[in-house]
Amino acid sequence: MKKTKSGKMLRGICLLTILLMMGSTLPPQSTVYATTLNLTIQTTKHLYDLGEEITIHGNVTMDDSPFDKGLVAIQIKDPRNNTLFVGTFATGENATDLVDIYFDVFPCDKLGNQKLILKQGEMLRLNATIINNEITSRHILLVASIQFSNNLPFQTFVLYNDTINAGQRWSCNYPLGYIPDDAPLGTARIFGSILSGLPERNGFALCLGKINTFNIESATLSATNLKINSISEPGTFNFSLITSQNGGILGNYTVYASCFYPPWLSTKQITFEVKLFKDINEDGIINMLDLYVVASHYGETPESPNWDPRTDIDKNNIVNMIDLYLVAVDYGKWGQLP
Ligand SMILES: [Ca+2]
Ligand SMILES: [Ca+2]
Repeated sequence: MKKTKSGKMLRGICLLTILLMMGSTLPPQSTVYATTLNLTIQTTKHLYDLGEEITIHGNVTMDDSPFDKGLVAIQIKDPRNNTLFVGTFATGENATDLVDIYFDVFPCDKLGNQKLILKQGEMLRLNATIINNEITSRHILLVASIQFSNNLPFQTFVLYNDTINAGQRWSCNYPLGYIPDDAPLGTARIFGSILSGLPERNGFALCLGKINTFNIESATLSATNLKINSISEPGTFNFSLITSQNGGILGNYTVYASCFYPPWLSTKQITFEVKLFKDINEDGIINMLDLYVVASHYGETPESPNWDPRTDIDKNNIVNMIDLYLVAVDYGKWGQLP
């Protein structure tokens, strides 16, 4: 018994020595346990028809696990290099402000009181407030993006782009422009973001995003249904937008995204393209000319001498009533060439 016991002990010591030796050959702990913050972003497709809903989604991981404390800043630029949208998305319930800065932004009247209802054609004023509760001053950007009820981005405003001192309170009440006469009715959203800079320049979100809503009404009709983004899985985010079927810009759009969680910064950039699918003669509008081109190839198949694949809209290898119908349903849609 005694022999077996000491034998066990000996084996134990040997094992311990081997483990210690192995330990001494391991790289330093900081390398083994290096933490990595990784942001991914994608669109559901690369090519969209004008007016089609575009969904941008992504995830944030820390050491390959879903990260539910992320603040993801997104910036979307149109083919003319104008910023269409800026927003801050949390990747989970544990996301918190990275700095102690209070802010809010909402539509208001001349006195600064919040307005919950605006009429088509009415002046949009925004009331914005920033309070720096930190003990240090900081350069920040306050950006507000407005999106109509149908997910069409309206405008993006940089309301503050300066240093805000420790303890400083800043507020404004700006008239920013008119709600278009043909603005979609229903619940519009204002996305407020406090950023270190724009994502296209590696700026990132410093605070949780703020979303305030208001109703756009016409003189005769009342508000319609509310559209709220579905709640995502922890570690993920998503955002949907559309382009206007009446003058949306055709071409390549760029999405910049960033996520900062001290001390790690992860940034990504992707593009998607918007085309006017049934604009056969590529003049930016779907009208009689496009119907005429399809009609002039009526009945043709790939074996026909004048076969034009652009006229076979549904790609079933014959130009017929269905192709004419598919062009006709988009009659009047138009986009601007970049
Ligand atoms: Ca056309
Ligand atoms: Ca066809």
